[in-house]
Amino acid sequence: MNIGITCYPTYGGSGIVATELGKSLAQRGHKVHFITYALPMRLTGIGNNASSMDYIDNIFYHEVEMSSYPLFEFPLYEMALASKMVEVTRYEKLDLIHAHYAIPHASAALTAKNILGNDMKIVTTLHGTDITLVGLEPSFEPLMKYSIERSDAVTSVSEFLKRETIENYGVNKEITAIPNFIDTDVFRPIDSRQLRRLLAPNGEKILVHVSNFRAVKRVTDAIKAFKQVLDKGIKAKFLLVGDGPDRSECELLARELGVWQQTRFLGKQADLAAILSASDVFIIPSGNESFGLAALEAMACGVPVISSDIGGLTEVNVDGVTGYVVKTGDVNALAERLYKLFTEEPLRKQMGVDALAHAIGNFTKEQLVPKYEEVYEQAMKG
Ligand code: GMT
Repeated sequence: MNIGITCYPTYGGSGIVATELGKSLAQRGHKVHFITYALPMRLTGIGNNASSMDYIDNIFYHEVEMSSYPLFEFPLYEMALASKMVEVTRYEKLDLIHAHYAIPHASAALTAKNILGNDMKIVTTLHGTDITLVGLEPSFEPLMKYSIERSDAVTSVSEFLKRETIENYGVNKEITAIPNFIDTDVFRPIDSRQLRRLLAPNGEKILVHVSNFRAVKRVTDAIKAFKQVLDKGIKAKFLLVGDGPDRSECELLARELGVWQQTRFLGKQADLAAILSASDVFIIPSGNESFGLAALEAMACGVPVISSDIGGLTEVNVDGVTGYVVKTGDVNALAERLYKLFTEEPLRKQMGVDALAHAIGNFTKEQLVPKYEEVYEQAMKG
């Protein structure tokens, strides 16, 4: 098939899923055209980013050019995107556009389809922020419903998000839940002993968190729990990977709590698998999470996860098996579970083994990319 993919190209789960899906589809023989305002973060293998090792022949990148015109205060992103979609669909004869996010990507694709007046199909994947947006901005609800209901097929990244969309927003559409997936060639336990020695030279335990430091991630809960564990005499380091609006507040909290020397804010990192593999426990205490790709990536590296019980997190992290699930906002419970894993090494190791088995048993690209292909085929027939 000839497939267009539109996503946010920045550091975030939806862009990662869209990019990995596109790369995998290309390897499976489809022609994939990324239509985005910047080169997606994990899209190596084309243009200047390509090395001979990872070049993928049938991936193409079309940049949405954003012109600024003094009369217009705000950039016309959705219109620029719709216009680029028209151009690419017309010249590249796209069979379908896969929009990651109902607003503004599916809505832009619907505009493009109206202009083209052809049979190009629209497949929309909901990652959650579409739904959160409507919570924050209720006037978006009609546009969100319209974009979903007029798509030819819709997927969500968890059963939780599917229920939420249908029940809370009264959306009348069949939605196929397809969880996030990992590339096990990249996310796998790797020998990180050297890195571990550098990060924890005195044999400290290592806790790790990866996110974009938005308020919804509740990173401060993780820092408070870490402090409680240190107060019990545990020698440990906390690696915080990623960047975003709450990072300064988190750094301040670490200083105020007196745990600054034990925390390392690493910023955005390319080689996540090495950092995860060097760690003992992954923590994700989110207040809202439609799936939790970062937790899955940690599990695929053999690291047990302590998560909150919100949204789709319980569909990936199995309480008492792959790690622990605690009530959102319960810092004491986070600390208690973390202490247990830091002090009971055989249990921690077993949970790491089970986390890896759960990840590779259920969430690999080989298992889940064909599910997207099935959805595409249904959309083409419908
Ligand atoms: O979590 C974020 O802040 C990024 C966000 C996004 O839209 O890129 O991630 C969402 O999509 C990911 C991929 O499907 C999911 O794994 C994340 O759980 C989801 N984030 C939230 O629901 C907060």
